Amino acid sequence: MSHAFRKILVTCALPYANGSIHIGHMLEHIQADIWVRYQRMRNNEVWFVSADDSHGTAIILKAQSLGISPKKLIKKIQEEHKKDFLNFNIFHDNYHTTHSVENLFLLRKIFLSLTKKKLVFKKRIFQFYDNIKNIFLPDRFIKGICPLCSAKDQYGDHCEICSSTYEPVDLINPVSVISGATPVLKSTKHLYFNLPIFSDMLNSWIHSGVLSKSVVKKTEEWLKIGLKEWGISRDAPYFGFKVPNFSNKYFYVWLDAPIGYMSAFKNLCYKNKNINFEEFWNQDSQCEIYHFIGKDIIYFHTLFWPAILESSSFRKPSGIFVHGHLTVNGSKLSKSRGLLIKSSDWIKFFDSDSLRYYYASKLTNNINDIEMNVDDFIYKINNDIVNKLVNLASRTSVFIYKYFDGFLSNELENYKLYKNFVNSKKSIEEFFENRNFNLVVRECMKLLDVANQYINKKKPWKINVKNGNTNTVHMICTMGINLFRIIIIFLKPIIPVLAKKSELFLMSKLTWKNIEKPLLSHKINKFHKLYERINAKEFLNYINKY
Ligand code: NOT
Ligand code: ZN
Repeated sequence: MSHAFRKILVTCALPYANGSIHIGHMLEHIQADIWVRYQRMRNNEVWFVSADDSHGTAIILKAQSLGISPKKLIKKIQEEHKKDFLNFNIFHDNYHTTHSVENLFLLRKIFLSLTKKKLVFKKRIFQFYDNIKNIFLPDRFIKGICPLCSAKDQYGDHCEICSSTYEPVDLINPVSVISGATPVLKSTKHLYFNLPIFSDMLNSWIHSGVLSKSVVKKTEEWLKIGLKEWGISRDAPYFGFKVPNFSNKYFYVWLDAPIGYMSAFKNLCYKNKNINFEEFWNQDSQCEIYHFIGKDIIYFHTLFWPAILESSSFRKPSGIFVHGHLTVNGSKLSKSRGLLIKSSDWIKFFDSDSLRYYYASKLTNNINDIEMNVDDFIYKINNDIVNKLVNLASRTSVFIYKYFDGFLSNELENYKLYKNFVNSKKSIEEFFENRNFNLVVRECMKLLDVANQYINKKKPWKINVKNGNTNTVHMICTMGINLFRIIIIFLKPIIPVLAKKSELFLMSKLTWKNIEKPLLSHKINKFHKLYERINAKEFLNYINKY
């Protein structure tokens, strides 16, 4: 990766505006936020946006059940979501909604392009209809057996087990999720997008280095089966944008959702006049665009989305960063299947750095699932953060205050060891860049062991300062503080709260470019507890009530 100044746009998948943010969503937003903070520490220009996915039948049904209008619902949920992310120190530069003027504008523009290029056409089809509720059933409201892998209880649009997508009519033994009835087929007319025409383009795009190997493999399988025309309209009642000149039809939520990435950014450009929308999205753009997503929506991002961008003459993303799903104590999180822990509940029991650190310690750049084991979580936080990291600062700063008025010495006791720590910067940079945060954590823990062993061996508490050995104690403890400082700089994108407190303690800003230069003859603050040990007691009481 070149070291020239980069301009980067980062997005997270857009959470649906019909429910709360849970710790599964947090995995992705924390992952992206860590990457963004790291890139900023390297002085790159990074814009980080997301939005609520505010359209679709699920929104109307939820609003109905609450007795409010869809507009009121999405407004309320957006406020809630924004708060949830801030509580975990996830600072999107803009958190927008797909029900926005920018999104409508871009959707129209893109749709016009597709129409002009004759990439959309109308087709009469048969679709599932719920005779009890008098509504055409959207994909997520039909469940049945996956036509490809025979997994039970799968949605009408895609299978959570084999990740393939299909049409609801392909489902085996379909049932309506709304009423439980067996849906009937009813004739209706819809808009289709000619996706198959892009097969060759997509085939070369997915091999251009934008996807990890496992994601390429998945996408190749779909290309091999052959792409199908993609239905991009839905019948009323629906909450979304209307299709022009097509009575009572709306654009399918999955068409305007990815456009939501662009419109969230466009809205940011409107608020901040120094950012230029075209510079990022034009075909000849030199900027980088990355979408962080979960593995359940690969198809939309590696096939539909680039084809839509190609058809409307926008550039395609520089990378799609896919993560696996979260499991808690061994079971999969899902609305229908239980153990969905809301992030607003989680934060009542634990601080935000702890979840960020734990996720980071498990995150790789592959699509394997990530397991949250509560015992392991408690152990890791107390062991790594309290016993190793914070303790290094506390055990050495004591002497700096006891004998030296809070001033660090003007020399280090062991420059070679300091240099070794500085030298790990290269691999840490590579781990961050490639989203191997687990390796960042592992490397930092290795360094911490070395630092603590160094202090154990030197035993500053045993040195008799009255015998003129003050200088040695001074240099050893200054060494300890400086090693702590390097590690907390490395961990700053992961644990921003502890990093901020450490900056106050060290009275020095933690920046990447300051790693080489040790803090010498510098006054630090008196050590106050930087981090509280955590325990699971109250959390487990809460979980057991589930
Ligand atoms: N709301 C969707 C979901 O699965 C994600 C939309 C992501 C945006 O939670 N789009 N695209 N493509
Ligand atoms: Zn399947």
